Amino acid sequence: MEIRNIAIIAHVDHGKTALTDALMQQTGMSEAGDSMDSDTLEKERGITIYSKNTSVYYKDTKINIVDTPGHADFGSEVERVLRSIDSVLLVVDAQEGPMPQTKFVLKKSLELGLKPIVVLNKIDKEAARPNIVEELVFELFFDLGASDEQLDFTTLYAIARDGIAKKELEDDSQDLTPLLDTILEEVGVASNKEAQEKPLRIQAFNLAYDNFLGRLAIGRIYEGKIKDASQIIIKDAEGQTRKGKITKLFTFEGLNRKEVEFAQAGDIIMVAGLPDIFIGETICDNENQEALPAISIDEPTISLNLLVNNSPFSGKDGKFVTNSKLKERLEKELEVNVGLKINFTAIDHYKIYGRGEMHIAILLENMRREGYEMQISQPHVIIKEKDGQKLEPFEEVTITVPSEMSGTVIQKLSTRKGNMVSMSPEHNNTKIIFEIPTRGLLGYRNEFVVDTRGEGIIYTRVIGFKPYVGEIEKTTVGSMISMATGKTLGFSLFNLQTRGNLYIGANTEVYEGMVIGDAAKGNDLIVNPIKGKQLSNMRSSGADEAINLTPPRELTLETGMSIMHGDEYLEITPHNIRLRKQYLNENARIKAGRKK
Ligand SMILES: Nc1nc2c(ncn2[C@@H]2O[C@H](COP(=O)(O)OP(=O)(O)OP(=O)(O)O)[C@@H](O)[C@H]2O)c(=O)[nH]1
Ligand SMILES: [Mg+2]
Repeated sequence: MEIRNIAIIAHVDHGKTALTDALMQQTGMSEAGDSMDSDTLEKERGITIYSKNTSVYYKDTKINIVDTPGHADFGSEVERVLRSIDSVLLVVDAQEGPMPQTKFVLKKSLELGLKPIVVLNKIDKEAARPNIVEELVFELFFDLGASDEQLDFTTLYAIARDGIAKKELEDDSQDLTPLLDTILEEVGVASNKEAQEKPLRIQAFNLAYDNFLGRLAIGRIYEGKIKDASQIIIKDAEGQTRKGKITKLFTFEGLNRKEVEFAQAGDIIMVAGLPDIFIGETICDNENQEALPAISIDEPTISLNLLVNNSPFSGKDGKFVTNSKLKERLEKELEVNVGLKINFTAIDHYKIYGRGEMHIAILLENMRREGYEMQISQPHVIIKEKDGQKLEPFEEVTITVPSEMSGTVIQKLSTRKGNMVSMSPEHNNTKIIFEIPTRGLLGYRNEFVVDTRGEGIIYTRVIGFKPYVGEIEKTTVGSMISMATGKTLGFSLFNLQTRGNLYIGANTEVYEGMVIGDAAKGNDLIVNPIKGKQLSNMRSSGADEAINLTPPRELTLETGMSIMHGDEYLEITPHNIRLRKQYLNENARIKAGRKK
């Protein structure tokens, strides 16, 4: 059977997964309601976190499809996937048009010589403007240096959610047949007889993990054939070789993996039995074969310390709280989380390196749901040295805000050492692009939401390391710290809420040294949130509940990471996110401060 290999790429939310799901349903590979976004966090957040493989059959052809994540923190995953396929469906929202991640994934595809098929999606939206967006997409191809052949791309129009694609806007299509036909017409056949007769060469482009089978490698067979249970050679980028044995061989079908005896050049497969295989390595038959060109992995840009939860409330909530349990879990994560690095050498913490706040937040969120408790320190940007020069990561920030708010945004990002690259009107909005050190962005998202009253959209993307820009001034708020351990009372919170935003409500257990809110004035503020009204006042205690408090700004993992200070820990348990001072007692804090 002939094989075609494609990936679906786009900016976040433009409809990649909806399209993949519809392709699977219409070809009978999955049931209505099934989705490639099968992970719990993916379902909850409505985004794709991990790229995933599937395949569908159409007109006697097998089409392998990789659905990729659109969020910039997972961009390097997309890059790897692009190495394993022959064409991409570039999905673009017919209202929003090309966005930052559209540009990034398209650029990578063009550089690899791929010829994309453009799918203008969400044409059902009232404000959709497919003709204009088509122009914009063409301009983007052009600006990114597309070849004449690439510029001659085919465009389809789609309502992925309803499983409809058309070749012309006015066509009356009811399904995805036009898209499937276009794939068969445009995407080259994945392999030929000649390649299949050669000795085996597979390149791993992704990793997965199975509790029974251990590490799994997902790869494309470029040449030759592979049989289950065969002896193979693994060759790394430096040409070093080692032996291995395949213990299970799978292909992908619909939402499942399918165990097979045999696969051949052109197909995308998953193998078990190679516990130390890594991205980019070549699986082959004999030591004299050449390794396939290396696949680079993007370096981490931020780091933080992860440690045992030693707060007074440690162990109240979670199942796994010890150092050794944390270590075991983190080691397991390294099996699959390719962009992640961990340094285990310090005695009192583990140093975690990741591709962005969201990248690390997903790991922490998974851990707390599995029953782990832990604490983290404030995230820091990774500073490198090269040829005696200090380098730090930079990001491209694309912001769309109601025009009257653009002044505040520009002013804030400029103070944080951002450089404005462009500014252009978009309907009633202004679109502003900045280049800014990641360091300047840390903690900004939260302020942005407040400054733009939730109406602004911000996208960020790491663009690489550049010379260090020196100190960055940030307007900081202080922390409101509890001096006592006990249950908060509405009466005292009522007075405290005038002095900053509270993170907790009444009737909440707090401890000495816990941060219960911010302090608008700037310096830390030590308060007593459990103090009741004096007894001489003859009201019953029931009156406390009647006090009308402003709803607290409850901490999430991401806001916590974003607002925390250098002398604080974020305490993460299955049901609580608390912020605390590293030294709980005020005297200890003063003493530690003096030592510095
Ligand atoms: N109106 C409309 N909404 C759509 C269409 N296709 C998808 N959506 C909606 O757009 C949202 C995002 O769709 P997804 O398929 O999850 O987008 P994605 O590109 O996979 O997003 P990430 O994987 O997170 O980057 C969902 O709420 C879909 O229901 C469409 O054709 N029209
Ligand atoms: Mg998706």
